[in-house]
Amino acid sequence: MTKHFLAVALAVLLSTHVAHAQMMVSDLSLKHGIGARPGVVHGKLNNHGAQEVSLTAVSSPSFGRIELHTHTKVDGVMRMRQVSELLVAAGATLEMKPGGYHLMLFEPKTSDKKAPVSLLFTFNNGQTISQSVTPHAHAMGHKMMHHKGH
Ligand SMILES: [Cu+2]
Repeated sequence: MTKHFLAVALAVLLSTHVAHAQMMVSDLSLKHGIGARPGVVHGKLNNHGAQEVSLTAVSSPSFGRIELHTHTKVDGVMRMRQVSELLVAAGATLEMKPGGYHLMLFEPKTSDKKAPVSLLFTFNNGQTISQSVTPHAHAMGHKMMHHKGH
């Protein structure tokens, strides 16, 4: 075997490995709404690949419907707007944070607001990621959001 062959074989192995776990989800935080009002999820979508990838859907057994949202300024007022996908550029991280992108959780199916919530993320490269999040208490979640800012 030549050194060249080994280098090519290694490159193929590495690219295959990257393709399998191109997207990662990290730093998820979930806050329930008061009563039947919608909850919200913030966190990070990491794209470790060489192609852009979109988050196209999120579902959960704990909620009837989950929407992808962003904030836009309309006449000087910040308004939430539903989007069909969250695009993550190659090698980039998209941050879902207060005042920006977030997930909106509608139709809560449980009254236990301390129970871990399982979220299933679906990406347009065929990858899915399932992750469990423990909800913040209302007051604490609010406090943490401010302390987390850079
Ligand atoms: Cu929203």
